Amino acid sequence: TDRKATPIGILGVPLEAGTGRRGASMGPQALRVAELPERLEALGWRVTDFGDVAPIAAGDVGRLEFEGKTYLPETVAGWVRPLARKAHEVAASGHLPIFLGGDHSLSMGSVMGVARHWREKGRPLFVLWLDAHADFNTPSISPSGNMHGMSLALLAGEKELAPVFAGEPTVAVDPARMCIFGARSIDPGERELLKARGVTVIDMRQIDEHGVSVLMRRFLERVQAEDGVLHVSLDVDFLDPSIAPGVGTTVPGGATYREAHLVMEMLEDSGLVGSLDVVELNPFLDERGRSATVLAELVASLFGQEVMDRPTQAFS
Ligand code: B3U
Ligand code: MN
Ligand code: MN
Repeated sequence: TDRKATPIGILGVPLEAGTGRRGASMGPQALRVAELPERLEALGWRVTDFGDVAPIAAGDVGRLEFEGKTYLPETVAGWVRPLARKAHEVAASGHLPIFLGGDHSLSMGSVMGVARHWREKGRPLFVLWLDAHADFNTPSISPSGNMHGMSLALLAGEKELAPVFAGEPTVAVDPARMCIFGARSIDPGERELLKARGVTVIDMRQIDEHGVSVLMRRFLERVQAEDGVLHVSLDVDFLDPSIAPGVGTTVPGGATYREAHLVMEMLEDSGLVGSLDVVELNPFLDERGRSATVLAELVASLFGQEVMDRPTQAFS
């Protein structure tokens, strides 16, 4: 089947309440300025930009109670509740959704929406979390209280985080179908929870020993074997800070430019990707748009750009 027969639907999510720092709210616009949609069109995809999601005011969400410290949960809930509905709508209308963030707490909404869609279609959803972090904290174990470090735990159905979607339709993703790839900063409580829930964690040590291709293939074969569909959640800090400095939480030792492109190319070859988040870009911390440009290039690779067709790289 021709993958490009499916139109792409872009949704901006200028949310930054899930982080300890301002600036990620400028991410969607920076990715548009880096011509992410135009690059996909140039590859032959039909692209519709649905604009930015409109949040519910935090004051209209009502007070949310958690066991531990959490910053701005009502604000985050005010974004991810309408986002989940919109994500479901975009997927159900036959588009392949790309979510432009915004901090990583937005994935609570984007993945929730697509999870509902694939549940209705009867296809198992797998999640590939490309990130320096696991984002598997809960309010009671989080050292920071920042909700961008809790999104994958919520999606796995951790009860503590249920108030975020209280009263809304929810579908949990099986933690056994989650793969965190590129990890190099995991908190102690988070590590225990990941083990208890059976999440696959590919850390940088494994990537150094085996290379991205063996590890990616192993995961993609699992998705294929179950006739699954894959949501890819790309956190800028998956990349090494030397190629993508525009992020609030840089961690040394990240994926190189070449490793990241190989991951994207293998994902494209697999034909399994059904949706994508591009999150945590902080243009306020970027250098002359470098990080936004690298991300736009990576997304192009994920949608079929090949080495032989690449224009000359211009970032310095
Ligand atoms: N694990 C830490 C740090 C962190 C998670 N995600 C990001 N940073 N970007 C936390 O705050 O939960
Ligand atoms: Mn993250
Ligand atoms: Mn991260």
